[in-house]
Amino acid sequence: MINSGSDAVLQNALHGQKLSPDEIRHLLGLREGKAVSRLFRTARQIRGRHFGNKVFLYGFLYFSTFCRNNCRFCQFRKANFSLERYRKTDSEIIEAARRMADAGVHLIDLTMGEDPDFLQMNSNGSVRLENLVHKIKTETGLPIMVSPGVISSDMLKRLAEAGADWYACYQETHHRPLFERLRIGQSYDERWQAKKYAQNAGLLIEEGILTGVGETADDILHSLEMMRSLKADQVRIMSFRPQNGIPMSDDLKADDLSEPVTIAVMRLIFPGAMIPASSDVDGPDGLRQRLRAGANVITSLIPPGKGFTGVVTADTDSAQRMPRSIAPVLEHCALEVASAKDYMRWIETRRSQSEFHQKLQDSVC
Ligand code: SAM
Ligand code: MD0
Ligand code: SF4
Repeated sequence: MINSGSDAVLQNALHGQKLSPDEIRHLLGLREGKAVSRLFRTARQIRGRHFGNKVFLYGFLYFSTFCRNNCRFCQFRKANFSLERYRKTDSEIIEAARRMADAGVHLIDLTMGEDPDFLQMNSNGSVRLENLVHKIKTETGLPIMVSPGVISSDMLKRLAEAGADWYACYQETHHRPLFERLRIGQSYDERWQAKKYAQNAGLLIEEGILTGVGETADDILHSLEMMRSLKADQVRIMSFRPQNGIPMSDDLKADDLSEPVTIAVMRLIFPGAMIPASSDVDGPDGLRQRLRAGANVITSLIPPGKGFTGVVTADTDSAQRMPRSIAPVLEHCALEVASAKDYMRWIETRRSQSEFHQKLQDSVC
Protein backbone atom coordinates (compact mmCIF):
# COMPACT_ATOMS: atom_id res chain seq x y z
CA MET A 1 0.00 0.00 0.00
CA ILE A 2 1.37 3.44 -0.89
CA ASN A 3 1.46 6.43 1.45
CA SER A 4 -1.82 7.88 0.24
CA GLY A 5 -3.27 4.44 1.12
CA SER A 6 -1.97 4.92 4.66
CA ASP A 7 -3.56 8.34 4.83
CA ALA A 8 -6.93 6.94 3.78
CA VAL A 9 -6.68 4.29 6.49
CA LEU A 10 -5.80 6.94 9.08
CA GLN A 11 -8.74 9.07 7.96
CA ASN A 12 -11.04 6.05 8.35
CA ALA A 13 -9.72 5.50 11.85
CA LEU A 14 -10.29 9.18 12.68
CA HIS A 15 -13.87 8.83 11.49
CA GLY A 16 -14.38 5.89 13.83
CA GLN A 17 -14.51 3.22 11.11
CA LYS A 18 -13.46 -0.29 12.02
CA LEU A 19 -10.15 -1.12 10.34
CA SER A 20 -9.83 -4.35 8.37
CA PRO A 21 -7.11 -6.92 9.21
CA ASP A 22 -5.23 -5.87 6.04
CA GLU A 23 -5.33 -2.22 7.08
CA ILE A 24 -4.11 -3.05 10.59
CA ARG A 25 -1.33 -5.25 9.18
CA HIS A 26 -0.28 -2.39 6.93
CA LEU A 27 -0.15 0.12 9.81
CA LEU A 28 1.79 -2.32 12.04
CA GLY A 29 4.44 -2.53 9.30
CA LEU A 30 5.00 1.24 8.98
CA ARG A 31 8.62 2.19 9.59
CA GLU A 32 9.32 5.13 7.27
CA GLY A 33 9.74 8.38 9.25
CA LYS A 34 6.96 10.50 7.77
CA ALA A 35 4.43 7.67 7.66
CA VAL A 36 5.16 6.82 11.31
CA SER A 37 4.79 10.50 12.30
CA ARG A 38 1.39 10.62 10.62
CA LEU A 39 0.33 7.44 12.40
CA PHE A 40 1.45 8.88 15.76
CA ARG A 41 -0.31 12.19 15.07
CA THR A 42 -3.56 10.38 14.34
CA ALA A 43 -3.18 8.30 17.51
CA ARG A 44 -2.69 11.51 19.52
CA GLN A 45 -5.76 13.10 17.93
CA ILE A 46 -7.84 10.08 18.91
CA ARG A 47 -6.36 10.08 22.43
CA GLY A 48 -7.25 13.79 22.66
CA ARG A 49 -10.90 13.11 21.85
CA HIS A 50 -11.21 10.62 24.67
CA PHE A 51 -8.86 12.03 27.28
CA GLY A 52 -8.03 15.61 26.26
CA ASN A 53 -4.43 16.32 27.26
CA LYS A 54 -4.69 14.32 30.49
CA VAL A 55 -2.66 11.27 31.45
CA PHE A 56 -2.91 8.87 34.39
CA LEU A 57 -0.14 7.72 36.72
CA TYR A 58 0.19 4.23 38.18
CA GLY A 59 2.31 3.41 41.25
CA PHE A 60 4.01 0.03 41.06
CA LEU A 61 4.82 -2.15 44.07
CA TYR A 62 6.65 -5.36 43.22
CA PHE A 63 6.41 -6.79 46.73
CA SER A 64 7.69 -10.36 46.21
CA THR A 65 10.28 -11.47 43.69
CA PHE A 66 9.83 -15.17 44.57
CA CYS A 67 8.20 -17.14 41.78
CA ARG A 68 7.27 -20.77 41.17
CA ASN A 69 7.48 -20.32 37.37
CA ASN A 70 10.28 -20.35 34.84
CA CYS A 71 9.32 -17.85 32.13
CA ARG A 72 12.27 -17.68 29.75
CA PHE A 73 12.20 -13.88 29.50
CA CYS A 74 11.99 -13.00 33.21
CA GLN A 75 14.72 -12.54 35.81
CA PHE A 76 12.35 -13.64 38.59
CA ARG A 77 12.16 -17.17 37.15
CA LYS A 78 12.62 -19.85 39.79
CA ALA A 79 15.80 -21.23 38.19
CA ASN A 80 17.62 -17.90 38.40
CA PHE A 81 19.89 -18.63 41.36
CA SER A 82 21.96 -15.49 40.79
CA LEU A 83 19.11 -13.22 41.86
CA GLU A 84 18.88 -11.82 45.38
CA ARG A 85 15.19 -12.08 46.13
CA TYR A 86 12.99 -10.26 48.60
CA ARG A 87 9.54 -10.60 50.10
CA LYS A 88 8.32 -7.34 51.70
CA THR A 89 6.43 -7.27 54.98
CA ASP A 90 2.82 -6.07 55.08
CA SER A 91 3.80 -2.85 56.83
CA GLU A 92 6.53 -2.13 54.24
CA ILE A 93 4.02 -2.63 51.43
CA ILE A 94 1.33 -0.49 53.04
CA GLU A 95 3.82 2.27 53.85
CA ALA A 96 5.08 2.29 50.24
CA ALA A 97 1.50 2.43 48.93
CA ARG A 98 0.78 5.38 51.21
CA ARG A 99 3.87 7.12 49.92
CA MET A 100 2.87 6.63 46.29
CA ALA A 101 -0.66 7.85 47.05
CA ASP A 102 0.76 11.00 48.68
CA ALA A 103 2.91 11.55 45.58
CA GLY A 104 -0.25 11.70 43.47
CA VAL A 105 -0.66 8.41 41.61
CA HIS A 106 -4.14 7.39 40.44
CA LEU A 107 -3.76 3.67 41.12
CA ILE A 108 -1.62 1.21 43.05
CA ASP A 109 -0.47 -1.86 41.10
CA LEU A 110 0.28 -4.72 43.51
CA THR A 111 2.58 -7.04 41.59
CA MET A 112 4.33 -10.24 42.60
CA GLY A 113 6.02 -13.34 41.27
CA GLU A 114 3.78 -16.40 41.66
CA ASP A 115 4.62 -16.60 45.36
CA PRO A 116 2.28 -18.93 47.32
CA ASP A 117 3.07 -17.07 50.55
CA PHE A 118 0.59 -14.35 49.64
CA LEU A 119 -2.15 -16.71 48.47
CA GLN A 120 -2.34 -19.36 51.18
CA MET A 121 -5.25 -19.41 53.58
CA ASN A 122 -4.37 -18.19 57.11
CA SER A 123 -5.69 -19.93 60.22
CA ASN A 124 -8.42 -17.26 60.42
CA GLY A 125 -9.62 -18.11 56.90
CA SER A 126 -8.22 -15.03 55.18
CA VAL A 127 -5.49 -14.67 52.58
CA ARG A 128 -2.52 -12.29 52.86
CA LEU A 129 -2.98 -10.63 49.47
CA GLU A 130 -6.68 -10.12 50.14
CA ASN A 131 -5.92 -8.42 53.46
CA LEU A 132 -3.33 -6.21 51.80
CA VAL A 133 -5.77 -5.14 49.09
CA HIS A 134 -8.36 -4.28 51.72
CA LYS A 135 -5.93 -2.29 53.89
CA ILE A 136 -4.37 -0.37 51.01
CA LYS A 137 -7.75 0.45 49.52
CA THR A 138 -9.04 1.67 52.89
CA GLU A 139 -5.95 3.71 53.67
CA THR A 140 -5.33 5.33 50.30
CA GLY A 141 -8.83 5.36 48.79
CA LEU A 142 -7.16 4.60 45.44
CA PRO A 143 -8.18 2.01 42.86
CA ILE A 144 -6.09 -1.16 43.10
CA MET A 145 -4.69 -3.36 40.36
CA VAL A 146 -3.51 -6.85 41.24
CA SER A 147 -0.85 -8.64 39.16
CA PRO A 148 -0.41 -11.97 40.96
CA GLY A 149 -0.14 -14.23 37.89
CA VAL A 150 -2.64 -17.05 37.36
CA ILE A 151 -4.93 -17.55 40.36
CA SER A 152 -8.23 -19.38 40.91
CA SER A 153 -11.67 -18.04 40.22
CA ASP A 154 -12.38 -18.14 43.96
CA MET A 155 -9.26 -16.10 44.74
CA LEU A 156 -10.19 -13.53 42.08
CA LYS A 157 -13.62 -13.16 43.69
CA ARG A 158 -12.05 -12.68 47.09
CA LEU A 159 -9.71 -10.00 45.76
CA ALA A 160 -12.60 -8.20 44.05
CA GLU A 161 -14.61 -8.31 47.29
CA ALA A 162 -11.60 -6.98 49.19
CA GLY A 163 -11.56 -3.93 46.90
CA ALA A 164 -9.41 -4.79 43.87
CA ASP A 165 -10.55 -3.01 40.72
CA TRP A 166 -8.21 -4.45 38.07
CA TYR A 167 -6.62 -7.77 37.21
CA ALA A 168 -3.48 -7.58 35.05
CA CYS A 169 -2.35 -10.81 33.42
CA TYR A 170 -0.45 -10.66 30.16
CA GLN A 171 -0.65 -13.53 27.74
CA GLU A 172 2.61 -12.16 26.14
CA THR A 173 1.56 -13.70 22.81
CA HIS A 174 -1.58 -15.37 21.50
CA HIS A 175 0.39 -17.70 19.27
CA ARG A 176 0.26 -20.93 21.28
CA PRO A 177 3.61 -22.44 20.21
CA LEU A 178 5.38 -19.17 21.05
CA PHE A 179 3.52 -18.99 24.40
CA GLU A 180 4.77 -22.47 25.22
CA ARG A 181 8.34 -21.43 24.45
CA LEU A 182 8.07 -18.27 26.57
CA ARG A 183 6.02 -19.46 29.53
CA ILE A 184 7.57 -22.91 29.89
CA GLY A 185 5.30 -25.48 31.53
CA GLN A 186 2.34 -23.11 31.87
CA SER A 187 -1.09 -23.54 30.34
CA TYR A 188 -2.16 -21.07 27.67
CA ASP A 189 -5.81 -21.85 28.38
CA GLU A 190 -5.57 -21.44 32.14
CA ARG A 191 -3.91 -18.04 31.74
CA TRP A 192 -6.59 -16.94 29.29
CA GLN A 193 -9.38 -18.35 31.44
CA ALA A 194 -8.14 -16.49 34.53
CA LYS A 195 -8.97 -13.22 32.74
CA LYS A 196 -12.50 -14.45 32.03
CA TYR A 197 -12.95 -15.44 35.68
CA ALA A 198 -11.73 -12.00 36.69
CA GLN A 199 -14.31 -10.37 34.42
CA ASN A 200 -17.00 -12.56 35.96
CA ALA A 201 -15.87 -11.30 39.36
CA GLY A 202 -16.42 -7.72 38.17
CA LEU A 203 -12.75 -6.80 37.69
CA LEU A 204 -11.42 -4.66 34.87
CA ILE A 205 -8.80 -6.44 32.77
CA GLU A 206 -5.38 -5.57 31.47
CA GLU A 207 -4.03 -7.72 28.63
CA GLY A 208 -0.52 -7.41 27.21
CA ILE A 209 2.05 -8.73 24.76
CA LEU A 210 5.82 -8.69 24.41
CA THR A 211 7.72 -7.72 21.30
CA GLY A 212 11.24 -8.89 20.44
CA VAL A 213 10.51 -12.47 21.50
CA GLY A 214 10.30 -14.05 18.05
CA GLU A 215 6.77 -12.96 17.19
CA THR A 216 5.71 -12.18 13.62
CA ALA A 217 3.67 -9.18 12.48
CA ASP A 218 0.73 -11.54 12.04
CA ASP A 219 1.10 -12.71 15.65
CA ILE A 220 0.71 -9.10 16.78
CA LEU A 221 -2.31 -8.68 14.53
CA HIS A 222 -3.82 -11.83 16.03
CA SER A 223 -3.11 -10.57 19.56
CA LEU A 224 -4.95 -7.34 18.81
CA GLU A 225 -7.94 -9.41 17.68
CA MET A 226 -7.78 -11.47 20.87
CA MET A 227 -7.61 -8.30 22.97
CA ARG A 228 -10.73 -7.09 21.19
CA SER A 229 -12.52 -10.40 21.78
CA LEU A 230 -11.57 -10.21 25.47
CA LYS A 231 -12.88 -6.62 25.69
CA ALA A 232 -9.74 -5.71 27.62
CA ASP A 233 -9.94 -2.35 29.39
CA GLN A 234 -6.21 -1.71 29.35
CA VAL A 235 -3.93 -3.04 26.62
CA ARG A 236 -0.17 -2.97 26.44
CA ILE A 237 2.89 -3.97 24.47
CA MET A 238 6.37 -4.03 26.01
CA SER A 239 9.73 -4.63 24.40
CA PHE A 240 11.61 -7.59 25.78
CA ARG A 241 14.82 -6.49 27.52
CA PRO A 242 17.46 -9.16 28.29
CA GLN A 243 18.32 -9.72 31.96
CA ASN A 244 21.03 -11.50 33.94
CA GLY A 245 20.22 -15.10 34.74
CA ILE A 246 17.69 -15.79 31.99
CA PRO A 247 18.09 -18.11 29.01
CA MET A 248 16.83 -15.56 26.48
CA SER A 249 19.08 -13.06 24.77
CA ASP A 250 18.13 -10.28 22.42
CA ASP A 251 18.88 -12.35 19.29
CA LEU A 252 15.29 -11.94 18.24
CA LYS A 253 15.27 -8.23 19.07
CA ALA A 254 12.44 -6.39 17.39
CA ASP A 255 13.29 -3.06 15.79
CA ASP A 256 12.90 -0.02 18.04
CA LEU A 257 9.68 1.04 16.37
CA SER A 258 7.79 -2.18 16.98
CA GLU A 259 6.55 -1.12 20.42
CA PRO A 260 5.58 2.52 19.68
CA VAL A 261 4.01 1.69 16.31
CA THR A 262 1.91 -1.01 17.98
CA ILE A 263 0.94 1.43 20.76
CA ALA A 264 -0.32 3.84 18.08
CA VAL A 265 -2.25 1.09 16.29
CA MET A 266 -3.77 0.05 19.64
CA ARG A 267 -4.96 3.62 20.11
CA LEU A 268 -6.67 3.49 16.69
CA ILE A 269 -8.36 0.19 17.43
CA PHE A 270 -9.16 0.77 21.12
CA PRO A 271 -9.72 4.54 21.16
CA GLY A 272 -11.04 4.88 24.74
CA ALA A 273 -8.84 2.23 26.38
CA MET A 274 -6.04 2.75 28.85
CA ILE A 275 -2.72 2.22 27.04
CA PRO A 276 0.47 2.31 29.12
CA ALA A 277 3.83 3.89 28.49
CA SER A 278 5.96 1.90 30.93
CA SER A 279 8.76 3.76 32.68
CA ASP A 280 10.27 0.36 33.42
CA VAL A 281 11.26 -0.69 29.91
CA ASP A 282 13.59 2.19 28.97
CA GLY A 283 13.41 4.33 32.11
CA PRO A 284 11.81 7.82 32.18
CA ASP A 285 13.63 8.78 28.96
CA GLY A 286 11.68 6.14 27.09
CA LEU A 287 8.35 7.74 27.96
CA ARG A 288 8.38 10.49 25.34
CA GLN A 289 8.12 8.31 22.30
CA ARG A 290 5.47 6.09 23.86
CA LEU A 291 3.37 9.13 24.79
CA ARG A 292 3.93 10.56 21.32
CA ALA A 293 2.50 7.30 19.97
CA GLY A 294 -0.77 7.75 21.87
CA ALA A 295 -0.25 6.10 25.27
CA ASN A 296 -2.22 7.74 28.11
CA VAL A 297 -1.01 6.01 31.28
CA ILE A 298 2.46 6.16 32.80
CA THR A 299 3.10 2.92 34.65
CA SER A 300 5.79 1.61 36.95
CA LEU A 301 6.27 4.71 39.09
CA ILE A 302 8.20 3.49 42.12
CA PRO A 303 8.90 4.74 45.68
CA PRO A 304 12.62 5.52 45.93
CA GLY A 305 14.92 4.20 48.65
CA LYS A 306 12.62 1.35 49.62
CA GLY A 307 14.28 -1.48 47.74
CA PHE A 308 11.37 -2.23 45.42
CA THR A 309 12.48 -3.45 42.03
CA GLY A 310 11.16 -3.06 38.51
CA VAL A 311 10.53 -5.91 36.10
CA VAL A 312 13.23 -4.71 33.73
CA THR A 313 15.13 -1.66 35.00
CA ALA A 314 17.41 -1.94 37.99
CA ASP A 315 17.57 1.79 38.75
CA THR A 316 14.57 1.96 41.03
CA ASP A 317 16.09 3.57 44.09
CA SER A 318 16.62 7.04 42.72
CA ALA A 319 13.59 9.32 42.73
CA GLN A 320 13.60 9.41 38.92
CA ARG A 321 10.44 7.38 38.73
CA MET A 322 8.29 9.51 41.01
CA PRO A 323 5.38 11.57 39.66
CA ARG A 324 7.20 14.88 40.18
CA SER A 325 10.28 13.67 38.29
CA ILE A 326 8.37 13.01 35.10
CA ALA A 327 6.86 16.52 34.97
CA PRO A 328 9.40 17.68 32.30
CA VAL A 329 8.42 14.76 30.05
CA LEU A 330 4.76 15.67 30.35
CA GLU A 331 5.50 19.31 29.65
CA HIS A 332 7.51 18.36 26.59
CA CYS A 333 4.56 16.33 25.29
CA ALA A 334 2.02 19.08 26.18
CA LEU A 335 0.30 16.69 28.56
CA GLU A 336 -0.98 17.14 32.11
CA VAL A 337 -1.74 14.84 35.00
CA ALA A 338 -5.46 14.04 35.22
CA SER A 339 -7.39 14.51 38.46
CA ALA A 340 -8.28 11.58 40.71
CA LYS A 341 -11.91 12.31 39.85
CA ASP A 342 -11.21 11.91 36.11
CA TYR A 343 -9.78 8.49 36.77
CA MET A 344 -12.66 7.38 39.00
CA ARG A 345 -15.12 8.59 36.37
CA TRP A 346 -13.38 6.56 33.66
CA ILE A 347 -13.45 3.45 35.86
CA GLU A 348 -17.13 3.87 36.72
CA THR A 349 -18.11 4.39 33.08
CA ARG A 350 -16.10 1.43 31.93
CA ARG A 351 -17.51 -0.78 34.65
CA SER A 352 -21.08 0.23 33.84
CA GLN A 353 -20.48 -0.91 30.25
CA SER A 354 -19.12 -4.32 31.25
CA GLU A 355 -21.02 -7.57 30.79
CA PHE A 356 -20.66 -8.18 34.54
CA HIS A 357 -22.56 -4.97 35.27
CA GLN A 358 -25.22 -5.65 32.62
CA LYS A 359 -25.86 -9.10 34.13
CA LEU A 360 -26.06 -7.54 37.60
CA GLN A 361 -28.63 -5.03 36.35
CA ASP A 362 -30.68 -7.79 34.70
CA SER A 363 -30.72 -9.83 37.89
CA VAL A 364 -31.96 -6.82 39.88
CA CYS A 365 -34.77 -5.93 37.44
N1 SAM B 1 4.20 -12.73 37.91
C1 SAM B 1 3.09 -12.07 37.34
C2 SAM B 1 2.82 -12.56 35.92
O1 SAM B 1 3.72 -13.17 35.34
O2 SAM B 1 1.71 -12.31 35.44
C3 SAM B 1 3.20 -10.55 37.33
C4 SAM B 1 4.58 -9.97 37.18
S1 SAM B 1 5.37 -10.22 35.64
C5 SAM B 1 7.03 -9.94 36.01
C6 SAM B 1 4.84 -8.83 34.72
C7 SAM B 1 5.23 -8.78 33.27
O3 SAM B 1 6.53 -8.26 33.11
C8 SAM B 1 5.25 -10.05 32.46
O4 SAM B 1 3.96 -10.50 32.16
C9 SAM B 1 6.03 -9.59 31.23
O5 SAM B 1 5.14 -9.05 30.27
C10 SAM B 1 6.93 -8.48 31.77
N2 SAM B 1 8.36 -8.82 31.73
C11 SAM B 1 9.01 -9.71 32.50
N3 SAM B 1 10.31 -9.79 32.14
C12 SAM B 1 10.48 -8.93 31.12
C13 SAM B 1 11.61 -8.57 30.32
N4 SAM B 1 12.80 -9.12 30.49
N5 SAM B 1 11.43 -7.63 29.36
C14 SAM B 1 10.22 -7.06 29.18
N6 SAM B 1 9.13 -7.38 29.92
C15 SAM B 1 9.25 -8.30 30.86
C1 MD0 C 1 5.02 -1.83 34.22
N1 MD0 C 1 6.72 -3.01 35.45
O1 MD0 C 1 3.94 -1.29 34.14
C2 MD0 C 1 5.30 -2.79 35.36
C3 MD0 C 1 4.58 -4.13 35.23
C4 MD0 C 1 2.45 -5.20 36.05
N2 MD0 C 1 1.05 -4.96 36.13
C5 MD0 C 1 3.07 -3.99 35.43
C6 MD0 C 1 4.93 -4.86 33.94
O2 MD0 C 1 5.89 -1.62 33.40
FE1 SF4 D 1 7.24 -15.44 37.46
FE2 SF4 D 1 5.73 -13.56 36.31
FE3 SF4 D 1 8.38 -13.63 35.92
FE4 SF4 D 1 6.88 -15.52 34.85
S1 SF4 D 1 6.80 -13.30 34.36
S2 SF4 D 1 8.80 -15.85 35.96
S3 SF4 D 1 5.28 -15.78 36.36
S4 SF4 D 1 7.34 -13.23 37.83
